[in-house]
Amino acid sequence: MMKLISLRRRKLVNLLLLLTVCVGLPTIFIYAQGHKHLIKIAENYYNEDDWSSMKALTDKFDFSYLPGLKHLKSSTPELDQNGVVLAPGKVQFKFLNRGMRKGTPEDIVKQGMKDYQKLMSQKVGGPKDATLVPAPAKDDLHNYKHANATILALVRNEEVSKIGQSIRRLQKQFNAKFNYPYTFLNDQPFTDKFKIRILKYTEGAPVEFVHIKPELWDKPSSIDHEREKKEMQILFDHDIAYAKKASYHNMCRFYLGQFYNVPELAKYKYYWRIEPQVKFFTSIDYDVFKYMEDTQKIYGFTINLYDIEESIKTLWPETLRFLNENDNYKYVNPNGTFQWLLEDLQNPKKNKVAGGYSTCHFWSNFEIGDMDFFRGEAYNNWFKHLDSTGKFYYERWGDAPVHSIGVSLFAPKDKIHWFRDIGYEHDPYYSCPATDTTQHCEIGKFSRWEHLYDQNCLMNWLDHDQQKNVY
Ligand SMILES: Nc1nc2c(ncn2[C@@H]2O[C@H](COP(=O)(O)OP(=O)(O)O)[C@@H](O)[C@H]2O)c(=O)[nH]1
Ligand SMILES: [Mg+2]
Repeated sequence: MMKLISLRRRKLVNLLLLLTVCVGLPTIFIYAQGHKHLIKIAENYYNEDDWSSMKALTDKFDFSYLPGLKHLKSSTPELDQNGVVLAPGKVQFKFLNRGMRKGTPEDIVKQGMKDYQKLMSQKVGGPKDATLVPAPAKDDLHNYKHANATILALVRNEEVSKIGQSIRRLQKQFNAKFNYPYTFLNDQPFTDKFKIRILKYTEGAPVEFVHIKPELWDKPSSIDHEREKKEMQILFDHDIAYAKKASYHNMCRFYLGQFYNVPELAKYKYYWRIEPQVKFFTSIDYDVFKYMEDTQKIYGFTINLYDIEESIKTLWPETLRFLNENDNYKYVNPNGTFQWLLEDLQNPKKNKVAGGYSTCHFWSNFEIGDMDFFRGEAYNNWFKHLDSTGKFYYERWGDAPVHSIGVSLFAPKDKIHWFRDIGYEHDPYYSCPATDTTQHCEIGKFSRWEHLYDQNCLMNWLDHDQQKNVY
């Protein structure tokens, strides 16, 4: 009996040994090979420079138990504290809600406007991050050493009275004290009538009248007319202002990608853009151009607002495409104003339609800027990419969002300045600060139409990108 049991046990042990050799070892071998194979696949994904595919792979499966993949995890580009990944072909941005705004879009507008009005009703003087240069005595004006700057207006002959109103107000508040030169630009020759009237408003300041060359103004020959007509009709059906106005498309393209190449402007670094029928509510008693120069700022604004999303549906996606081509990621300044561009709380629909861009922009009818920035490689290569898409005509990309995205991506945020002390209006929006000289505007009011309050993007600018307060 005992013999029988030990015989069976021996058979059982032999069977187990046989199973281990025939099944277990090959399994272990195949499993180990499988690991190696998986690591190889993953490494190939990574080496092929396809970070997003790799990320999709690691998101779907948990490979963390594989020691060979640890280094992949750590070398995956991470979002930095500014909400950006900057690596070749992997540029991406993430909104971080630094302002901790909460609630419905209506709540956010209400709270934002309350904060805005509180801020604007605090008395403000000139900026404190530079020694401001005051106006010279009247008798010394002819000896005054100006910054390399001009006041700039693109304008039509028939707008002479309207631009005249703007010049009169600017002369009173600023330029009668400093005597900076004016440059008037037009795609048509200026008439004598226009010139004579303008010289009355400019009070002896140097003036240049420039006829823009067609190559800087005209629609490029590469634009497909049939497609343009079709796309303009779609914009028109969506009630987009100026959708079918061909000259408006030319104007936008000129102001965003060409004006700084006008030969007569080559001698200048800084410009102050004005438009017909704008108002200035405060006296500006320091040299704003010298302020820009001393602080090396590249762009100054007064009003900051949302855009018509239907007019810029693919501007941001095209920008991301550009940044992810070749080594274009290098143009992005790690300290750029990204969060303001990405915000999606106040007008979430705009962000969605515009492919992840808040549509927030500096209102470019007022700009004090450094043309050398626009003349630089980053802005120009990006403009060339945008221009190659034809979307200045197939959509209606404005000069304001393009300038705004450009300075926000390619310059650090402390080089962009909010002129909080300059009271300004281009209908229907205001900037009306509390200063010693504010006149003819209601302090803290953003628009004469309350239903437009949701268009104010200034708190978003202050909240999310934490601008240094220079006032
Ligand atoms: N010379 C010229 N100036 C233009 C033309 N279209 C627009 N502008 C100017 O470009 C600026 C912006 O145009 P505007 O009509 O004020 O646009 P809005 O402020 O967006 O409504 C103004 O200074 C206009 O005088 C054009 O076809 N020719
Ligand atoms: Mg205008």
